[in-house]
Amino acid sequence: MRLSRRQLVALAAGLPLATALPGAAWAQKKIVLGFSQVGAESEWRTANTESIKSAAKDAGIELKFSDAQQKQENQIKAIRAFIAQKVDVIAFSPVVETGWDNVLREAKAAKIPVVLTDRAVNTKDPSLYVTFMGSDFVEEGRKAGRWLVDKMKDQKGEVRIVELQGTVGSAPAIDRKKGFEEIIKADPKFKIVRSQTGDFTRAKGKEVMEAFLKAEGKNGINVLYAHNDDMAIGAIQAIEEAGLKPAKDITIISIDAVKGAFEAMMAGKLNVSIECSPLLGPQLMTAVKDIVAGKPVAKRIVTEEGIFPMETAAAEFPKRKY
Ligand code: GZL
Repeated sequence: MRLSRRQLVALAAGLPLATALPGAAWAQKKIVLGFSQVGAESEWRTANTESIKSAAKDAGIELKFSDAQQKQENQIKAIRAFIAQKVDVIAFSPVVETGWDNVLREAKAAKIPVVLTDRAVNTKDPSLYVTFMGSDFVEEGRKAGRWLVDKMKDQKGEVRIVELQGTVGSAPAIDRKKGFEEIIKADPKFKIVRSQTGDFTRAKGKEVMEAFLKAEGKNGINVLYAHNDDMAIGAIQAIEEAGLKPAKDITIISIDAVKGAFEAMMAGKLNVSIECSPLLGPQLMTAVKDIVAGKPVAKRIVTEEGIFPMETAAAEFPKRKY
């Protein structure tokens, strides 16, 4: 059989002969992924965006990326734009749990598969998405609760807790509260005396902690439970400005385990951070390729995570990837 120049080149490159077919007959069409991101509200979100963008580049997937600035209407607009552009797959991190059924039905009608990353949606129709990949936020709340119960096991009197909740209506805020309360309710000495959203941001976390301190007085708070490190870091500023020692006068527990949390722990200002990995990019791209190739994808992909107390921060910090 006489081989063409193109086939000879392909063979020399160790490629299957099929790649030597003329024209685009063999060229793989680039997968196009539309991704709607919550926003840029926290160190966690920045690391998550970086993971998705770099993983798409490494995977050779064309990424259409949209930042919703923490507004659901912007995410819905972006998803509709991806449908109009006929992308191959749509993925998004839903800023809140509810209000998605209509736009997800439009994606289903357009035969565009949808992947949920990081946060879940609350829907009666699970056929509206292929898979949800992300952390178990209830377990993250339980880990925070278990750490506190152990830390306070010899404490006889009341343990007065203030709570900085994440974005109202978001899966992490709902579930981290649920898991934490599930654990501490076993002992009546634990009391959540104030609980309010800081919307996952440093600025709001500081503002709400200032209000907590004003309302409860300098000796009225024993523990701060913050649903993410950014709010905890904002609260630490408020605690110091009130003349108190963070992590000593007020025990501080937070979630994410971002760089800022390790820096605060190494400075002796944060007691513990529960890991919530933002590095979902590679898993997302694998799922996208499998979906396009018609392979089965698990309905739920859970990210494995640890817990980092202040005492281990310095040893762990050099190994951290976000
Ligand atoms: C959790 C993620 C949360 C982080 C916050 O997976 O949705 O949103 O805990 C971020 O830092 O803002």
